[in-house]
Amino acid sequence: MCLEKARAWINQASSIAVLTGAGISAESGIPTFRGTAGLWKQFRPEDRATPHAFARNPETVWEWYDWRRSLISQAQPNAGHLALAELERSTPRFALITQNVDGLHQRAGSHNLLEVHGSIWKLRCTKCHREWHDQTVPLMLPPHCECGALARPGVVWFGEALPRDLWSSAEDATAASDVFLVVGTSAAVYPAAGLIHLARASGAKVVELNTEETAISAEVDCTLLGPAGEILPQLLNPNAQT
Ligand code: BV8
Ligand code: ZN
Repeated sequence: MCLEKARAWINQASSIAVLTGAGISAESGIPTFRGTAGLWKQFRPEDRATPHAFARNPETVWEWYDWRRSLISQAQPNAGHLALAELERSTPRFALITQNVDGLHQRAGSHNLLEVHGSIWKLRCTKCHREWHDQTVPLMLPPHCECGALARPGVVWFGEALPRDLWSSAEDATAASDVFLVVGTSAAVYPAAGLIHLARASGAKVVELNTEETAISAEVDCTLLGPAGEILPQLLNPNAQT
């Protein structure tokens, strides 16, 4: 059975890396991107999550990010986030690579966290590139830097490179992993989805958790179908009822 096999691989592993996507925050009430009520159903990525969209209309882009900040500020980490924070505490070498900008992994107690697409709680100056944290909800829009220039969300937009050091840490942790967990992602956005292929090429056991089959299901060692908030505690807590 996939669950038993995956649990055995995890118990024998000394190095584990995890890639998460919007699906792990779905049970916290945060809309995913491609799901039925997904963000991309209401807005086209190129109209909200690109440097061009921001250059064209910073107010509209900021209204969208401020709306997402207010949603996330009312959310709590769920059992899936908490189970991964627990796994980190019991695994010698552990890295949590997330595509999510919501900060829920941090609030769940994860430490070795690589936010490869940035954080919605960070702001960055478009002129002096100063970066700072701001949890204010709602924000006075559009926010400005103390140098007077317009600020932008501290996230990675389509067409923008991922932070170099963070990305190479993510690649190193993936290549060194015995087990690579892929949780709640459609594995459609690159280069993040490329980590799954790197894990397989490096000999890791790749275990996918998703409510449905995805673009990578045919390539992984086993897929556990169901909500991450239910499956992760079962997978990671041996005493849990299967
Ligand atoms: C770049 C931050 C170049 C902003 C995001 C190779 C091939 C094809 C295209 C490309 C390629 N390389 C690059 C590209 C272009 C592009 C890309 O990948 N396009 C895709 C759409 C084809 N990539 C880029 O532009 C990247 N940059 O390449 O720069 C460069 C290089 C050097 C110098 C200059 C430039 C940047 C990509 C990052 C963009 N930023 N987010 C923000 O959030 O506002 S991406 C954003 O969308 C998320 O971060 C995430 O990555 C992605 C959404 O995917 P998921 O998280 O997986 O969410 P989704 O809704 O799709 O799926 C949810 C899943 O969960 C589903 O499978 C569902 O079944 C499941 N689920 C639902 N509920 C549950 C569940 N699972 C478990 N439990 C549940 N309860
Ligand atoms: Zn500035």
